[in-house]
Formats: sequence, C-alpha cells, structure tokens
Amino acid sequence: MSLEQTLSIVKPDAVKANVIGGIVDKLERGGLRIVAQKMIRLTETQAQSFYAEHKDRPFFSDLIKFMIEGPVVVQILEGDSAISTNRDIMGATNSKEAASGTIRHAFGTDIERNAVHGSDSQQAAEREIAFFFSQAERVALS
Ligand code: 3AN
Repeated sequence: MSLEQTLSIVKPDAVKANVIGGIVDKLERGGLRIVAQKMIRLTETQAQSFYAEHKDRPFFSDLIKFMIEGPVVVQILEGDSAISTNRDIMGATNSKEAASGTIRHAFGTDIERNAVHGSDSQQAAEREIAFFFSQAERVALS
C-alpha cells in the first residue's frame, strides 16, 4: 500500500440534495482524509475540458449540462491507495448497480446523476488535482 492523493467531486445532484456531509462521512470512515476542498460552479468550458476524454461519447452533452447545473465540491483525498480506495467507497458508475453501503448506492440516482466523481488512475489523479488546485491550496500533511 502506498500513500496517494486522488481528486473527488461531489456532483451537482448531491450538493442540491444537501448530502455533502453524508458523502464526507463515508470517505472519512473509509480511511480517506480531505486535504483540500472548495465549492465552485464549473463553467461550460471547464466542464468540457475536464471531461475531454469523453467528448465523442453520445452522453457528452448531457454530462456537461448536468455538471454545470449547480455548484460542486472539489476535494483532494489522501490515504493508502487513495485512488482505488475512493473508487471502492464510491461504488459502480451506475448508481442502480452500486453495492449497498457505497456513496452512489446511498446518494446517486442513475448512471448520469451518480453523486460523485473520482480519479481512475494515478495519471488522471495528477491531471485532475492540478486542474482544480494551485500549489498554495494543497495542504502538505507530512
Ligand atoms: P466514472 O465516473 O465511474 O469513472 P466514467 O469515467 O466511465 O465513470 O464516466 C464519466 C462520467 O460520465 C460518469 N461519472 C457518468 O456521470 C457519465 N457517464 C458514463 N457513462 C454514461 C452513460 N452511458 N450515460 C450517461 N452518462 C454516463
């Protein structure tokens, strides 16, 4: 196990549902620590750039529309194997298929309105953290 950081987003559906705290509770109980966090409203350009790898997928425009419909909370999570640990705590992409106890099972609705995003690789984590946080905003705990 190695200490990692990963980028997490509490999506507009979860912010609107007032369950930021419930999500943070599951992350913390799962062994992750929030080392940076802020609420922002994504612009269309930012959302398109963040999800650029999906730009040719049929769901892209709906995904962008959803991600800008309200504020989101972006977070840097730290912990042992934080990238895979967070993916386990989030559950399957499709909330309808997410296992009991996961964030997406508890707070998501379907494959689009699925409450949270989490980086899926080391490379993605580095890109996504740098996308939202400046060095000055990144707390060094060690
Ligand atoms: P994950 O967020 O679990 O890594 P990805 O990277 O496959 O999932 O997809 C990025 C986002 O695009 C998902 N969080 C989901 O909101 C949306 N998405 C993925 N597949 C679909 C789909 N078939 N229909 C609608 N939205 C989708």
